[in-house]
Amino acid sequence: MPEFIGQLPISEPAWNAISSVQSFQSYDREIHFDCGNNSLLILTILANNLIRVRFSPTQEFTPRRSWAVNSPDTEWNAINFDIQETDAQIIIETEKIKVCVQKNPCQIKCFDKAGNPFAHDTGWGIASRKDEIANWKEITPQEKFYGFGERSGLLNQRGKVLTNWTTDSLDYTMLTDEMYQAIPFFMSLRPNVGYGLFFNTTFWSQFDVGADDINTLQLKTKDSQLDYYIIYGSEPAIILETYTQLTGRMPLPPRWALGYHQCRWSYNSEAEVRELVGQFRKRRIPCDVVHLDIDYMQGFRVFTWNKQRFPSPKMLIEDLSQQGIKVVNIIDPGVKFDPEASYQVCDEGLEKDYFIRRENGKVFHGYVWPDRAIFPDFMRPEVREWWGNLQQNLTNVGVAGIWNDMNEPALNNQPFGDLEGVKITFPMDGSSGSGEDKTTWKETHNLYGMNMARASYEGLQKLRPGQRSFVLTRSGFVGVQRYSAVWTGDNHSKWEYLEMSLPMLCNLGLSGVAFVGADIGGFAGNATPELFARWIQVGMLYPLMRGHSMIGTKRHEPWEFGQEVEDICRQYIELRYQLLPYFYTLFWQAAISGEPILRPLVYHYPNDEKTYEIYDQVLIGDSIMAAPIYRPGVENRMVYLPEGNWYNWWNRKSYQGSQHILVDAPLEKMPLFIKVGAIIPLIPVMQYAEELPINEMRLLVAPGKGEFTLYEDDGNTFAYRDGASCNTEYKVDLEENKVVVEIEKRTGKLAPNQRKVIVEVIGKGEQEFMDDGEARRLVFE
Ligand code: MIG
Repeated sequence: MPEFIGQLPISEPAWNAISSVQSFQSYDREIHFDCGNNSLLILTILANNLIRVRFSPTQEFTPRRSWAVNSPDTEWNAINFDIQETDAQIIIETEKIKVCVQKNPCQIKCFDKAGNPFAHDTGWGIASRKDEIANWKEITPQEKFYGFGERSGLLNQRGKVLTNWTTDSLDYTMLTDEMYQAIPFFMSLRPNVGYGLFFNTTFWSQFDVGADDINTLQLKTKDSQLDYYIIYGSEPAIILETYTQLTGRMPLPPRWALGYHQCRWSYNSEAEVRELVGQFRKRRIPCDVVHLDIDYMQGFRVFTWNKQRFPSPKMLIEDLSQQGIKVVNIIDPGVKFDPEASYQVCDEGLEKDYFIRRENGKVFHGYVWPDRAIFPDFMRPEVREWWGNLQQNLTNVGVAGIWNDMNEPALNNQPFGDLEGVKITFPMDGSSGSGEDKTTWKETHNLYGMNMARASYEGLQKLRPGQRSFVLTRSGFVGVQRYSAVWTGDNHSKWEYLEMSLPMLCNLGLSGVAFVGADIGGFAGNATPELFARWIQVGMLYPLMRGHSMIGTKRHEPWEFGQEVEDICRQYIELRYQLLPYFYTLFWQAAISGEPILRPLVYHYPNDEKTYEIYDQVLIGDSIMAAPIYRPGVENRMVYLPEGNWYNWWNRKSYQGSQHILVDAPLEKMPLFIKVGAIIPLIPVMQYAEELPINEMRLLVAPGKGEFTLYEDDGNTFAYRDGASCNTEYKVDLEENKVVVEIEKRTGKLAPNQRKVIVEVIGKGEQEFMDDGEARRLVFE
């Protein structure tokens, strides 16, 4: 049955609306409003552009634990703000915004310094009813909405109902609502005005973004209080910087994780994995990582190896590492219930009482790959620690990273494969967590995946001291970026999924999750050669570049589609490797400021409304723009060039911006452009990220005014935290008809080896020098 049938309106109980402000009182950065009927509204002024709003119909606020929020209220620097009272309202003003609390009825209205309104409560204001609380805000006709975590469909999410409830959303389509990730955050943009809204509830929650009424936004949660943060920013980068200051940023991953990853369900034996890696090396197709899916385990028992198929994993992984390959293993949360078999994970977990129980105290079970399975309670720190340590069974033979699947969680009430089986959740009233964190799964269901990823991440940090960790998770919540990369689950080998992948990843990036990817080639079904070629081109743009395919499908490795497609795959994977210094610098930016790596055009051109609906062109950083092909037989396409000049990557032809152009895109060409003033570092192709020291770097310069700061470090340890990194700032400008490229003196304690730098200014030619870190000025006549 189409899933929207379940969403048809039913008769609902009436709401009790907030009434009027009786009095207010300010304490330090908090302002408390008595709103009658024993209710309480609290505004907390955290930064000039960040306000927290809380409302309780009973004056009671349950403690908000640090599950999602990284910086608690007390950690924000004190700021100055004014409070004024008039007959009709109380006005709070910071350096950036004005928040007016209208007294009767109580409504919150925000304005920027130019007086532009945003996030205004409608006449409904805030209201509650049994087990639910909601807030209604006005939306103007111009506003568009982005973010919302992982969302299918195209870019702008206005007009949709978006639920935040982690779900195994396999076979998702354009219409799917609940996804693997639940990230109740969005940004609203219109020219010159923008704001982000983080709905701070881990309970089931939902946004109605102008679906029920085109001019109204509704936030709703099955929580007993309302709690949200308003983040003002005139452009997306400002909103994201504050949002990620609040909820955390990704740690810098190991540099090898930016290379190509090859995955399949499953590479079934040591011989098959060796053969696979041999093919990559023989065919000279770069690759850094091989993922092992569920069949490496003994009967799907997590933290074991199948002795027949993988008799000597240590030797295998050592041999692969000689060839520059890292191994990442899948781990699911369901532990086989196997009390008779001396299965350490089951025995120890039962003995220590680490598994989830029903309300009646019995250990809860469901069915997953290992048949009857029991589930660790990752809400408890001691369980996370235990789980993290269990990874020893993998890291002690050299496994470099962990892939967490099925952690929404995904489980059935009957054995997998039983046709009558249905998906279930943990018992909603059963207890989750312990101590101060003890609550029900109603409150923590959405956190299960993130806490599993956290256990994996923190465990890896301990087991591989001094080395950066790579974790990949399917499910997550606000803040998942602190522990893990994210992939968008089970897509299909169909053109529509290729097309959907970039807007999905862009919206994740606009939700603070920068290290993201979709399965290249599509997971379910068989890709055609043409689809695969187009997908590898798009995949080269994904922050996480991983090919994957489902059991029972045709093989999807780059050489499985004939010579022409193999050559295209090699070319685009090579391009990815040539661009590694550029990508790595973008990862560093994401780590320090929360900026996405993959960006929709609206990110950099928020005042150009033409960019608002563009989902089929993307920016990598601010300098490279791609306009891929998403349909069979298409060999040219229209491209929108935002303001400023643009250069065609392939033939270096220049175009004026603010126009649409038609470009050629034969199968081997994905249209790529570079922006005026761009400075893009490129290195020679390597077969894996750390194969060779970088002894040559090409700077591709698009004449105009611009700058780029390159970031480098050892790519694998935490020495950069003690200053073992370096930055080189490059600048380009025009002087009459000369192009001047300035290289600033390198800063930072790390000294990369001496290397040749070739500066190529489009249309002007090349100059080269030995880079010793000193400042230089090159003039191109
Ligand atoms: O029930 O581990 O999304 O990437 O290959 C399917 C097998 C379980 C779902 C993941 C997919 C993975 C597959 N898993």
